[in-house]
Formats: sequence, C-alpha cells, structure tokens
Amino acid sequence: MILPETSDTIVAQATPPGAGALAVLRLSGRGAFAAAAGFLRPAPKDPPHGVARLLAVRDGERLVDRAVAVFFRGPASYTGEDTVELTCHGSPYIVRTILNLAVSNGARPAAPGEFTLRAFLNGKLDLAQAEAVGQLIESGTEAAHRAALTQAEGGLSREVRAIKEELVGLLAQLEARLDDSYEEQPALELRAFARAAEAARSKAAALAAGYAAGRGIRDGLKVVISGAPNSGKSSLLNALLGCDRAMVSKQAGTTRDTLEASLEIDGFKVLFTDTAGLSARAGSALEREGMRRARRALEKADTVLLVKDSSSKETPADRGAAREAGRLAPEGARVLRLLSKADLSAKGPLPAGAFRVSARTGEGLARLRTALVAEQKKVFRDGAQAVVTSARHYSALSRAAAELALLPGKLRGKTPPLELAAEHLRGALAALAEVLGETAPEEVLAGVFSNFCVGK
Ligand SMILES: Nc1nc2c(ncn2[C@@H]2O[C@H](COP(=O)(O)OP(=O)(O)OP(=O)(O)O)[C@@H](O)[C@H]2O)c(=O)[nH]1
Ligand SMILES: [Mg+2]
Repeated sequence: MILPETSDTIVAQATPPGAGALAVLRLSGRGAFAAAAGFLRPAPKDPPHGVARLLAVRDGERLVDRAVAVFFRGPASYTGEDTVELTCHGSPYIVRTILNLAVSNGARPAAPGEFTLRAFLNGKLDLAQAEAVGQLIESGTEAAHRAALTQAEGGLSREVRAIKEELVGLLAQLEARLDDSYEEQPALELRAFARAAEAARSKAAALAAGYAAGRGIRDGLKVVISGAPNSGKSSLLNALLGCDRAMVSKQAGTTRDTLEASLEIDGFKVLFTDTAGLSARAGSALEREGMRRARRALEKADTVLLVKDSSSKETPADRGAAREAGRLAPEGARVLRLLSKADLSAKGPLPAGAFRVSARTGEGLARLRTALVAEQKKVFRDGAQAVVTSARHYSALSRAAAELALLPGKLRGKTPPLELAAEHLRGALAALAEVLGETAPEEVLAGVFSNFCVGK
C-alpha cells in the first residue's frame, strides 16, 4: 500500500508553522466530529453544518484556548467527509496541544496532501484539479495564479473530457462494426471518421503544445544572457533588474560564474542567467571553467539573449558565440539578437528580429521586456483557457496525440484493419484518462500528493 489509509480520521495544521495571530487546524474523517467533541466545550452534539461557533478548547479541566469551530457534514465539505475546521490563536504551543488532543481522541496526523487526496478519492475533484490546488498555493505571480486557478476550476479537465467524449463516440462506431457479424451496420464513413479523429488529435496536440509556455508560467521563463566577452551582458542584466547585481568592468572576462536573478515582467516570472563571455581562446583554467558553465546554462534556456557590442565591428568571438547559442539552446528555445551599447553607435538599419539596447541610457529595454513575455501572454489572450503547466499532463496529452496520429493509416484500403484503429483509440483514451486520474496508478497519485504541504 503506497497511499495512506483512507478510513482513518486525520488532523493537521493548515496554516504555516510558527507563531501568528491565528492558526487553522483541520480534522477530516468519520470520527472527526467525535474527536473534536472530545476537547471542545460545550461539547457540540449534532452541530449545524457550516456554522461558526466560539468554543472552549479544554485539556481535561484546563482551558487551552478559545477557538472558532466550523463543522462541515460530508459530502458537503472539501474532502467529502465530515470535517472540522478550528481557528485558534497562532501559538505553536496551542497548536501542538490541540493536535495532541485530537490524536488522543482518535485522529492521526495527516500526511502531505492527504486532505486533497481524499477530496480526489471521494470525487470532489479530478486529478488535474487536485494538482492545481498545489500549484495555486505555490503561485507567486499573476500568470501562475491564473493558470493554476483555471485548472483548479476544471478548465483543463473540461477540455480533456470533451476530447475523450469525441473519442468514445468514435470507438463506439468502430466497435459496432467489429461486433457486427451479421453485417447489419452500414459501412463506416471512413473520411468523416478520419476527419473527426484528426480534429481530436489536433486539440490534444494544441493543449500539449501550450506546455512550452505553460512551464515557463509556472517555474519562470529561463533567459540566458550570452555573447562575446565584454559585449555588455552583465550591464544589461543590471539595467533590466534596475540594480547593481553583477560586476561590470571594461576588462574582458569579468564574469566567470553564472549568476541568476529573477524579475517579474507584466505578471510573469522571468529568471535571468548572466554568463561568462564565449571566446575561442580561453587564457586561464578559470576562464575555461566559466565558459563551460556558460554553455551548460545555454542548454537549459527557454530564451537566449545573444549580446553583440554595436560600437565595434563583428569579431570572431561574436560569430563563435552566435554559433554556440544556435548549437546548444534546446529545440524550441528562442534566440533574440541584441545590439548593445546603442548609445555609442550610430543608428543603422537593424537585422530582422534584432533589438538595439543600451544599458547606459535604457534605450530598447522596455521593448525587450515586452518581447520576453510576449509568447506567454499569447497563451492567455483568449480569456480563461486552460494552459498545461505540468510535465505529467504534457506527456499524457502528447501520447494521446501520437496514438491518434497513427489512426489514418488504419482507415485506408478495401478492408481497413478496424481492430487496430480501435486499439489506437483505446490508447489515446487511456492517456487522456490519466490526466483526470481516472486510471492513474497508485505510484502516480502518491507522487502527485507527496509534493503537497501537510494540511492541504
Ligand atoms: N556606453 C556604454 N557602455 C556599456 C554599455 N553596456 C556595457 N558597457 C561597458 O562595456 C564594458 C563591459 O561591460 P560588461 O557588462 O562587464 O560586459 P560583459 O559582457 O558582462 O563582459 P564579460 O563578463 O567580461 O564577458 C564596461 O566597461 C561597461 O561599462 C552601454 O550600454 N553603453
Ligand atoms: Mg559580465
């Protein structure tokens, strides 16, 4: 058994540890009301649903605190079970004492995410929604919050369910023909069938494709600043951040270690990495190590800012840096060309897609900031649509799309192999069901909920 026992009554503090004005504790399970009645006075008998009452918390005769208690009768609660929420004073001693009282009255301490796990197992949420609850708590920017909230409210689940329903309809058509030994069914309209399957495939693929932006929305967009030595990379980082974060000097080879700094742009988290300049001839072992780290950073970039000093002619180092960026940046990463130190050079025609920037005057920085998050903004443009932010969902949706891509090959010829087509449909349905947790194995559930905090 990987998942915790679900018939017990559980208790945990829902607010962060440490002293605070107030703390919230939660009990859930068949024995939740009885456990609470063991230490609340006057002991609530048959308490009304969802009504807040101020009660005394007593350890035997001793008064521990006065707490606001709310009783929720299952299934009309977050977990779907009988639940008690207690708001007490936020002293670690009071909280510990109440937790002990709950345990001595029949509850056990909850595991991480166990309340939400129960909500999932009791059908209050599907798995995609349950995962979004964890992301909602962690969301630190407006965009991450919006993506998590849409998913928690069932936005992603609705889209996945719609694709599933279409596939179930298609599978039924196939199965009717496969079972049809008396040939009572009219022949399958292969073209219309293939069109419907393609529509479903493209919806699954489009959702999966949103992950490129979705991942950045959740974890922050990784922007790596690269280029030849002395091209103005560290100055650019400082100018973007508006503070003196990285060392700058007119000597080439100033930056050795990679340096990270995060910034919020229009509600999106952006993680900048300043790197050592790339040049063909590294003098010292330290410089070589710096460049090795710079290359490693490039391999993880979502976007590369390729910086070229506009006040000097293109050098072999500039060309080398451009080559390295193209070679090392992951597939799908964007490379933005920046012509730096614009204040020192005459305005000329810009290569397509390039930016003129100056760390000294701030020229071009606003445009650059906007461009950095433009892709992510696009994802949200159509209102509250679902964005895939989890690798698990991305993988399941990609698998569903891949299965459906194999369908057309099984719908051709005089006697198309319909049983093989049905297999691909079943494969796609199974992958989609994983997103919602309908077929998720215990290890997957355990993995999802172990990332939660205790008390959620
Ligand atoms: N006039 C002007 N000078 C700049 C600008 N940006 C950088 N510089 C100067 O260019 C030199 C190099 O700047 P850095 O920011 O250290 O360049 P870097 O690319 O980080 O250099 P390394 O870390 O050595 O690879 C410094 O003397 C800066 O003051 C700019 O926008 N305008
Ligand atoms: Mg530098």
